[in-house]
Amino acid sequence: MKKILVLGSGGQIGSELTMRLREVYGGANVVATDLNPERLTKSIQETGPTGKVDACQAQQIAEVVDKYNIDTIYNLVAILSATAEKNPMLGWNVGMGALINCLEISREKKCALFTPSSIGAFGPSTPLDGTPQDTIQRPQTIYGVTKVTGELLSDYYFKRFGVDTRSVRFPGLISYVTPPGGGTTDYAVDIYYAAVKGEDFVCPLKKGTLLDMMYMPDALNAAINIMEADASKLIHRNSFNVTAMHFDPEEIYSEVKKHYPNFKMTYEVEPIKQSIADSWPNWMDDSCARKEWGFKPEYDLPKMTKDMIEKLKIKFGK
Ligand code: NAD
Ligand code: AKB
Repeated sequence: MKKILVLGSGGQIGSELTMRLREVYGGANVVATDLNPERLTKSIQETGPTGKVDACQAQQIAEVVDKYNIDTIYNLVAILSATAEKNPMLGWNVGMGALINCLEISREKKCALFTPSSIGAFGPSTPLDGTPQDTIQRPQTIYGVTKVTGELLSDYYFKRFGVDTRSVRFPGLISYVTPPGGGTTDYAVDIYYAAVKGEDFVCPLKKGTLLDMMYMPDALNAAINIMEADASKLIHRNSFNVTAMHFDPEEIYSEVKKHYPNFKMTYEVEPIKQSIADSWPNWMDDSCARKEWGFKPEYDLPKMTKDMIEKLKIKFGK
């Protein structure tokens, strides 16, 4: 059975991935950590080992790896795109600090390592429709620069030292357990919270802004399945394009209105978010992930919308 360390368990992905990993591998085999352990959900605290780890401090990671005989690290530590753009040095130091520590510890202690990349690893000179797996990557955000650097370093550690690094380029992730942490795609989560709470919604991106998206259950499957994939079938490693749907604000608004006909959305464009979104793919080609390790998402926009609304109604007692 794998022995897994999750760094950043308190975040949007970590709060759900930790619980899925515990279902698959057993609670005692998945150590949940965060710089801010108060962010760990009650279910995480009650179902297995937890702790405070600053991923920018290599010694703190190494101690947990030794203590629990860890063989696999899920590194979920980063500062998301919109927040990083306001404080680029923070974005660089956290994203790169956590990654290089994970790579070195994985090399020394022979751990496998998963570190998500993002649609943010692309930029305006990338073909934005049907973005190929292997293409131009010249992002113009600090977040994107850390993601491309992370992809290159992770491939370097695999080729040079044999570290089993694997990764996916996640699109915007939509979920109801933990709110997103300051990204450009957050609006596609916030719109559901507003609708279910009976509030109007002000969209920070303009009509026609197409972006790839995915519902969290598909993202969790991707993160687990890529780490379970047969290594001999992987032509790529860091990172695979993966997507489940793409839409613009009008399309998600129409879908939400099917459930809440009186729901109102207006636009107040946030220039930083808009310029980031404009530089990201409209939709990616994820055929390599489908061929090399069987990626197959289950949720499209209508199916996700129905489930999000049902789950948020329970969350808010509506
Ligand atoms: P998040 O911001 O919700 O969570 C990050 C977590 O890391 C937080 O709980 C935070 O407390 C913790 N953290 C910050 N600094 C730390 C440090 N020094 N040491 C330990 N923990 C620290 O992020 P997320 O949305 O869960 O994203 C996880 C990963 O997935 C990131 O690499 C992100 O770039 C990537 N990703 C996310 C999305 C998305 O839509 N959520 C899309 C593409 C890629
Ligand atoms: C962000 O918007 O920063 C993230 C991402 C797509 O990487 N959600």
